[in-house]
Amino acid sequence: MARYVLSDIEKNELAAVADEFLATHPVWTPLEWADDIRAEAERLPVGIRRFLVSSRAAEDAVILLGNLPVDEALVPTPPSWEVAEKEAAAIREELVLLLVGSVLGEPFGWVNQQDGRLVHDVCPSKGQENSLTSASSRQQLTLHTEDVFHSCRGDYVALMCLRNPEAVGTTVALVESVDFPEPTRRVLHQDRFRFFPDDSHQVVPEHSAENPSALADRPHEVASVLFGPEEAPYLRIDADFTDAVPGDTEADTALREAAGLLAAAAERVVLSPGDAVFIDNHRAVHGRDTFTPRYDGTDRWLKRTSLVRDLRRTYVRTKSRSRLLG
Ligand SMILES: O=C(O)CCC(=O)C(=O)O
Ligand SMILES: [Fe+2]
Repeated sequence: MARYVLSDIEKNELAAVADEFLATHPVWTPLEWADDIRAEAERLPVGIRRFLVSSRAAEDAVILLGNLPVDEALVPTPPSWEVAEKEAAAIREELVLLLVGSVLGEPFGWVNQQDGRLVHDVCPSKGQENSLTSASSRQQLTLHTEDVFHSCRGDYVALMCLRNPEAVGTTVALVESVDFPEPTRRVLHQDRFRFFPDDSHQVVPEHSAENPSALADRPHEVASVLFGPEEAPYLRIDADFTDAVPGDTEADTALREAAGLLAAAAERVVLSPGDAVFIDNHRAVHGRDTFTPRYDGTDRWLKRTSLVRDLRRTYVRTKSRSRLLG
């Protein structure tokens, strides 16, 4: 893991850049301001920038920044992302995440996820305890590529921690830490897998434990699990939302084996307030351990965004100059 802990001086400089931005942009519409935020990121302390630029070039699978500014009078953890959005909760922290994230890539969002917001809230929600979304808690979030279904998914998923009182772990498994045996590796390199939208995307038909077959009716891509550089392949997998093309038992076996090997290789990153982790969405999969939600304003709370190295990939796909994928 590549790790950089800001000095208190750097932290204060970063906070000052954020505060100046907020003073001149009183209405928080980050989609509209994303280009300006990237420009402001040029003013970040050079040590932070140098670390992020070199980690990006090295394709470090897990990049961690520590000692980022978090408001000492942080509001209580909201009960859902909807409430967080309505109350504009922890805006400065969203900006801090976008400022540092801008050095690694371009932030983007999804029309059908968390109301098309550029920065999401990750907090446990009543009724969602066992869901397959980030609002869950009692159920383990299976290792996954973020937005596995889409060829324009992020190069990084960025998570900034505001609260984590019970030190709940984010799980991470690196593709390079798994030695896929032949012929599994060969099968994983072939276009024999289907990738479906996960339940955090509002797509029809809705899938549930009662209606699992609905998944197959969702729009999906057919592609390989392993791809890219032969000496250091990239990875695309989410066991809950990936299957083999119908009738391909060899691909089905390879998929299960890959998921098992990744689960066995998983490590834990426990985020503390002021930590941000950038997980390379091509080189690692991530998930989360279980925990018991409290619903009293002290729960675990993260801000999340996705970053892409080249926004034009998105423009070409959506045929519009928008940071929102459809
Ligand atoms: O809560 C976490 O640590 C990770 C959750 C997750 O997978 C996500 O927000 O994309
Ligand atoms: Fe995720």
